Amino acid sequence: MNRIIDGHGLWRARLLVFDALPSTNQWALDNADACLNGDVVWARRQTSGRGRFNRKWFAPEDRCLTLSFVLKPETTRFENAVIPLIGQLGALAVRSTLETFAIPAKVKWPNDVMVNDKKIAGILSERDSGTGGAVVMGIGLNVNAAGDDLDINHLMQPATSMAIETKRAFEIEEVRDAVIAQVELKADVAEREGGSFIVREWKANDAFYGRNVEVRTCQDTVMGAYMSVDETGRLRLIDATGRERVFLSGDVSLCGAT
Ligand code: BT5
Repeated sequence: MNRIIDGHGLWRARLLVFDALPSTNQWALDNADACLNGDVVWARRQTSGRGRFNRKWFAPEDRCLTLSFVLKPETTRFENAVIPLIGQLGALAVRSTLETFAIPAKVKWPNDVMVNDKKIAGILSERDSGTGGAVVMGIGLNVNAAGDDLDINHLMQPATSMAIETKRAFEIEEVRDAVIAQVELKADVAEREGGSFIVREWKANDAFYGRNVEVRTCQDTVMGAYMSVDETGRLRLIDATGRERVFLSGDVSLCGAT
């Protein structure tokens, strides 16, 4: 670890700063017992970041934000229903952060933040299987990444960054602190109001609402109209026969998207 900044995490917990880590989520899971509720793990360079289903998350050095939040369910006052929605809370926090930098953004189920239908951030929430059961919510946000860094031939869907959208560079530390502040704001509301506000805010900011999409799961691929989320955060889809389908996990892309 490079250094610890006290009082700079969520709820004045710690910011744990690393020059490089394979994965901030993995470090947080491995060290969850020693972490405080609200600690934030930040690596300037992440060498082996991952997405869902162990996919790779690319984060060119110093041009992307990679950080993980450690939440201890026994210390936070979240009701149980909030825990499965924590990745969506993270995506909404990034969306609000981008708004503070005048970048209009939306969310896309299950965990993406989108600008002009391109992915600018992804969230991965994981749970420590040990007795503590800490929840780790990792955020990867493309800050100063250039087009060459985000070669779409290697990615499942088009990607963008804050710099590409605005044609200017950002201070990573400023963006990092803004994200931490937004996660804290939303976590405070989640503590007070429960998960319903996350679902409400998600529906109001969903990039794909009403659009024709393809949902790929391990079992099959289903096409239909994307109807945002139900009260537990599952994707609702109306398929070609008019039947409602709900999905717990999967990948969504627009029909006809290249
Ligand atoms: C995600 O997974 O989008 C979750 C990404 C979470 C990354 C953070 S970084 C900090 C923390 N530590 C970690 O090790 N991880 C978390 P998923 O929905 O499965 O999307 C993964 C897919 O996104 C990949 O297969 C690529 O196609 C694409 N991708 C990879 N890097 C990208 C990038 N920088 N920008 C946009 N898309 C990317």
